[in-house]
Amino acid sequence: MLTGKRTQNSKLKTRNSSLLRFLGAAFLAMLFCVFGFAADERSLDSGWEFRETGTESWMPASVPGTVHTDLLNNKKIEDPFYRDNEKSLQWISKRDWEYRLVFNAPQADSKGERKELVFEGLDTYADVFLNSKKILSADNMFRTWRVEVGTLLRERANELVIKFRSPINEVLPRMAALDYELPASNDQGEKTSPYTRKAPYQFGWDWGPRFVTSGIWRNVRLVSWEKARILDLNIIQDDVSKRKARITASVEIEVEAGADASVVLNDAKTGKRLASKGLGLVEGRNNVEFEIEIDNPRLWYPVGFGDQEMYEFSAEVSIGDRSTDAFSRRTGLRTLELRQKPDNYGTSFEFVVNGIPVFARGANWIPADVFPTRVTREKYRTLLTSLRDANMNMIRVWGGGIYEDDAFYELADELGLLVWQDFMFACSMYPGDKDFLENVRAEAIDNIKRLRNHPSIALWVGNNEIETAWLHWDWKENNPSHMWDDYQKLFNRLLPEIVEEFDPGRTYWPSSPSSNYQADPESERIGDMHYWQVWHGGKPFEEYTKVFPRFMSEYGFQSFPELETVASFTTPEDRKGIETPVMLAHQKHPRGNQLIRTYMEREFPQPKDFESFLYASQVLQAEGIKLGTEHFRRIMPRNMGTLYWQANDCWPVASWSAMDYFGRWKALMYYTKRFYSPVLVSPYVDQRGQLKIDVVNDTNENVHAKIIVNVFHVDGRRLNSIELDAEVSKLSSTTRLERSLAELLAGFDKTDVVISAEIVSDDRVISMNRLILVPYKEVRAKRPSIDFNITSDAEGFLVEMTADRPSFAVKLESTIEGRFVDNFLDLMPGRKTKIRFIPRNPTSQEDFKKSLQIVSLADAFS
Ligand code: BMA
Repeated sequence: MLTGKRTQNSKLKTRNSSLLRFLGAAFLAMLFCVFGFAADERSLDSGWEFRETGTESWMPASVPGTVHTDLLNNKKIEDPFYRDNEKSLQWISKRDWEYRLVFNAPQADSKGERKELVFEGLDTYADVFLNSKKILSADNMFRTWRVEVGTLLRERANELVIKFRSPINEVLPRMAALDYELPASNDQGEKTSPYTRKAPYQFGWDWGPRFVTSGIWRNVRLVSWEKARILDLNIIQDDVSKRKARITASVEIEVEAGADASVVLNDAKTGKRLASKGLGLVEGRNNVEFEIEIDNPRLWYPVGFGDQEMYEFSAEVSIGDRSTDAFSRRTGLRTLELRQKPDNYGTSFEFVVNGIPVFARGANWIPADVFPTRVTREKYRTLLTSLRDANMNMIRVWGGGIYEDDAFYELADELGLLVWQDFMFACSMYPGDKDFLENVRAEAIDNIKRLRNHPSIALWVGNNEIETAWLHWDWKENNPSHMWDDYQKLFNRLLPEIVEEFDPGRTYWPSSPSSNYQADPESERIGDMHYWQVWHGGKPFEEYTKVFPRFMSEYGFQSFPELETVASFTTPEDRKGIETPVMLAHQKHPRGNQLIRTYMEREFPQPKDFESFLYASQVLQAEGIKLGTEHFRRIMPRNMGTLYWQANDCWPVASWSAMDYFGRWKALMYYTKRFYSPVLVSPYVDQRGQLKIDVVNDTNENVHAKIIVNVFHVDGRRLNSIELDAEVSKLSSTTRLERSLAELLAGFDKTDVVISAEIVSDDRVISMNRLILVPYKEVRAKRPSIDFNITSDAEGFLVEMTADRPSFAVKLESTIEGRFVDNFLDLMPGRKTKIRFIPRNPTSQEDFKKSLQIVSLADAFS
């Protein structure tokens, strides 16, 4: 994981620099690949061993990695996710561990070269020794550590040893010496997490196991340089419009001794020189700035508003006539503002990109594995692409996890997903002493500098839910007031100051939720809001429609994952019901099952078996979140964002997620794709009993459309049909039809009808929706009969279905590996619905047909 890309190496110093400049940076990068010059930066990721401190034999270790995954790879422990293994593996975090690497250092003889070891992530309390000499004491998982090692390096057989102390034992004596305890509501066990700068979720969460890891969790490198090197290239966007972009490229250069230098800035894609400077550099760090203008720049847009154009700049420094280093940086040019303007409802909270107010459709992201080093770029790609495919345009990197890998943000840039970025603090109070604050300062600087050139990042946020916890979770009453003073130091002084200094173009928001101290953090008038009366408060889903936030950054409901996912951690015995000990070990919310049952009883009959319960729980979750989200979208621009809790999982578990640990889509994800459709048709009954059909248009285009509303009897008859033309303005939400229900139902009972609504533009259905007027259990629906017909094309198979009566949450399943592009959808009588299946491997139509199963909600109940 590099903060930028180094395109040149020290060997180049011997080459003719004027020729090099002529070739341009992009071409240079290609040359190095072809001729394979020794790199400036050498990876030290392979060849590591590890052992428990005090034991004899070493075992092979992975870097990046964790003790837990290394023990697993060496078959010393069972799969931590299987059954209730979590419990018996807690000893690992109470022990000390050490890692060792023996490596040669070629060029050690090349006098005058500077050598530096770079550790991009040490988890967490680590002493590092090179050839028996201590070179570093680390205490923050989120920092990058750099150590000069020139004089200690040998030509051969250097021994690098990293000793990790138990992150729990380390803190216990410190805690014992205090006469208060910092609240840490999610720690399962000793509440040590607030004292340690380490991923909070690993201490246990209401959707996560407790695995407090140690290890070398990001890359290790040996960097060699001489005379001058480029540490960073920051592209500051001073003023950007379609016509012109004015940017400042700020190059951070370290030099060994004061010297005359020349610094060049290139467009790395074309090799074109943009600017150059000859100047004197002083010993140590120097900042060299270039102000440049780009005419008619290709702007970066969030998905749905334009392309995700990226620029790549490269800087090169030469001392005398020798080129000593080059460094490149990708970024996207755009304006991005969190607009907060007084209006009729209070103060707006909307993200405006390139002048367009963007309604944020998204979810909250947690780390994709409790052992984060297992998350590959491919896994990130699969998960983030899924989110984009489900019509999301924003993701919140929630403060209880990690600052994600570069790959995450690179993919977000590429996919056009905006990122709401929390600092890693959640649901706890934190210390405010000098050492702690200094540690956080370094952490924040490292991560801001690493991430600030990603156009996708929209906002920096201090923490998750701490402000509201202090005020509303009895923390203020039960704790000494200095805790709040410490909060102020961290979240109202230190972090905003660092954002202002290192990334002044972005807004800092103190907490989520917050009103920036203008009102209660839960206020509907200002700031973002978390709404948990549905779920934690036990209130019915309909309560969502009584809430009028400015930006809804959390709301959610749990469900169980697919049977196949449950099967990955259970025996058949464990699957007798959701309350078996193993199922309970994978339900981390103390009242989780009870809440799911309570809500299920309100909506559905009793599911007939275990598998049906899993399916019904998913439909229940999806229906609830759909109800809330459509309301929050309909009330735009009063509300300008919905980030539901939560996108993904860090292990197989019952949780609020839309995709499970394996990336399998739950019903919620398929529903999301529909209720997050950029143009949405949304039928509902208002507080006065009127049926309304609203159309929300999040796009920046006016839409000429036809709206079709049908009223069906549950036996399949069509009772009523309305068609109307509509000009739907861009960025709008409007009511298109309002009718008294009584008139529309023409004497039929609410329990007997289903209303469908669709919006058609250019002969294409762009949104389809369905409304029932009573809880599903009261709908007098009979089991539908669904006919289907399969055809194939180059991409896979098309299943065309017709149903004799309204059918709900129809689920297609196949034992063949692959995916359905849509699923859990409603079928209306007399209408053909086509669903595509894309098999992973070539499959015959016959085999696919045999493997196909179609169920609808009625099948879940006996
Ligand atoms: C939210 C989150 C998490 C939690 C979730 C469900 O408030 O910030 O802390 O997992 O609720 O309880």
